[in-house]
Amino acid sequence: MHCQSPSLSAPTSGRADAPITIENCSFVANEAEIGSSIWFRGWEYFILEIRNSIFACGLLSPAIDCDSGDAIISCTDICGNAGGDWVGGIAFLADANNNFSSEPLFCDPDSGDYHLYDISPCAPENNPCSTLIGALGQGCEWSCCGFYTGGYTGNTNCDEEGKLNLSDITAMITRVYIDPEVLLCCEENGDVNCDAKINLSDITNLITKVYIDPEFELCLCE
Ligand SMILES: [Ca+2]
Ligand SMILES: [Ca+2]
Repeated sequence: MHCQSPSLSAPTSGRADAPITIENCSFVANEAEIGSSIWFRGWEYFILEIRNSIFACGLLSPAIDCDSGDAIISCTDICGNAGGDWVGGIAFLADANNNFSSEPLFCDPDSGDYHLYDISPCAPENNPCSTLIGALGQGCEWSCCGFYTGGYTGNTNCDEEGKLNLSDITAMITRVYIDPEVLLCCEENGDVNCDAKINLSDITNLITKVYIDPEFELCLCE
């Protein structure tokens, strides 16, 4: 997780005397002893409805604390919370309503930039709801060693358009078998299976991607 320092903490709770709807909100690194972002009790009268929102990196407790049935949640990403994500009263919603648990990939959370990378699962084109999840849309592009590749490794010759082809495979073979002293222009791009080594497995995977199965997924760069 790319988390940031705590943003809000709440030792006590407030009270709402009406149904609540939360839509397109991002809750990040909030802190509370019960429900780091939300503590809610409907007392059988009120329902909490959450749509298209992010709850990430909460501290001390689960992101949302409520009784089962008090909350309806859809198209929401709950991920990386210290006390658990889809737990307690919302556990039964983990695999329902297009909810999920994936790192949101904020652009620069350490500096308070909660826009999304283009490859974020919360960007409209990358999630099953086809809608923006969270408060802020795309603000940056994921690049490997400064070359845009959609976030994926494999561009081992560092051509500026990030194309994957025979040139990349040749660069890999040279690096692994002919002269290991000559580093790739971007070593990170050569570790296409992300096991921290550059060897035959990476060459094989790259050949698979280029010549056999264009849908084959190389791993993401850091
Ligand atoms: Ca290339
Ligand atoms: Ca590797």
